Amino acid sequence: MESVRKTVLSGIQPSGVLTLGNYLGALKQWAQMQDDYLSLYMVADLHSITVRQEPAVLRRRISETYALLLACGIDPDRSIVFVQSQVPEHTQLSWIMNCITYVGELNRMTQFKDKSAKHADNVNAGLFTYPVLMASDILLYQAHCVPVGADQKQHVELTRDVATRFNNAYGETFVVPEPYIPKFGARIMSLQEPEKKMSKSDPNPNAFLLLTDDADTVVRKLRRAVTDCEGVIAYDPENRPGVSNLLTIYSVCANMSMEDAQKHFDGLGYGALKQETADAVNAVLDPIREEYARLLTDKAYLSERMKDGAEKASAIARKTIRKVYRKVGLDCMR
Ligand code: ATP
Ligand code: LTN
Repeated sequence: MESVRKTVLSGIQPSGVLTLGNYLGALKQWAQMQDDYLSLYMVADLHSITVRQEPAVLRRRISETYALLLACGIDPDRSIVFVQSQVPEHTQLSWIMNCITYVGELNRMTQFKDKSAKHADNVNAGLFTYPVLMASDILLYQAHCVPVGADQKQHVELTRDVATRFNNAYGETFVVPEPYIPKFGARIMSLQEPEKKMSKSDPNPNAFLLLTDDADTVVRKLRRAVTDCEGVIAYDPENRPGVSNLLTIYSVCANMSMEDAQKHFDGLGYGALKQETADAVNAVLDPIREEYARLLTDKAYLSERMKDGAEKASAIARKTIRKVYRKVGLDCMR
C-alpha cells in the first residue's frame, strides 16, 4: 500500500562515466530498494556545474548517465527516475534552505575543502552551497532514507540539521532523513592510489573501473592495481589499502562475506586475487554493458522516460514547495 511505504531518494552527478565505486557504493542499493520504498533517483546535473563543464559534453553525459541508471536495474516503472534540472522545484527550495543554513556549517564540509583545492581557479559560490541543494533534493520528496557512499554521509547529516532547524522554526514540515551506507563497498578506493577514493573525475584512467569498460580493460586495469610487497592476502584497510580494496571489490561482486573471501584466497598470491577479482567484476558488468548499449540506440525511449520521470517528481515536489511557502509566509496570493 502506497501510504505505508517509506520514501527513498538519491542522486548521481553526470560528471563522467560512472565507476564501479558508484555502483557498489550507491546504485546497487538503489536497485535493491525499489520494491520496498517509494523510490526517486535522479541525475544531479545542477550539482555537476559547480565544476566547469563543456556544454556539449554535459548534454551527452546527462543522457548517458540516465541510460546507465536504467542499465543498472533502476526500473522507471517501479521508481521515479528523473533529471534534476527538469524539476524546477529543486532550485526553488534551495534558495529557502540557503537562508536556513549557516556559513559555518558549510565551511566544515570536507567535499568543499577537497574540491576547492582541486579547482582552485574556480571556487564559486555554487561549490560552497552545493550541500544546500543536496539537502533540498532530499527534503522536497520527504525522503526517509538516502542510500549513498561514505563520502556523502556528512552532507546527509547537514540535511538532518537544517531540516530539524526549519521544523523547529516553522513547525513540522520535513521528514528528517537517515543515510543508508553499505557495510562493504561504501568506499571503493583508487586502483592507483588506494588511500584516495575511486572517482570518475580522476585524471588517471587506470585509477578507476568504469561501468562501460570492456572485459579486457577490466583485467588490464586490475593487473596494474597497486598492492604491496607483503604477499599475503588479508583485509587491513589502514595498513594495506591496495590489497584490502581488491578484497572488498571481490567480496562484494562475488556476493561473499569478507571472512569467506579471505579464506578463499588463503595461500594464494596477488596474481590470483587480481584475476579472480576481474572475473567477479566482469560477471557484474556483463549485463550492465549489454543493456546500456541497447538503451543508447533508443533515444526516443530515454526522452520519454525522462519526461515522465520529471512530471512525476514535480507533482510530489510541488506539494512540498506549497507547504514551505505557506509556512515561511510567502503565500500572500492565496
Ligand atoms: P566526482 O568524482 O565527479 O566527484 P564521484 O565519482 O564521487 O564524482 P558522485 O556522483 O559524486 O560520484 O557520487 C554518486 C554516488 O556514488 C554517491 O552516493 C557517492 O557516495 C557514491 N560514490 C562515489 N564514489 C564512490 C566510491 N569510490 N566508493 C563508493 N561509493 C562511491
Ligand atoms: N552530492 C551527491 C550527489 C547528490 C545526491 C543528492 C545524493 C546530489 N543530490 C541527493 C543523495 C541525495 C554526490 O556528489 N555524490
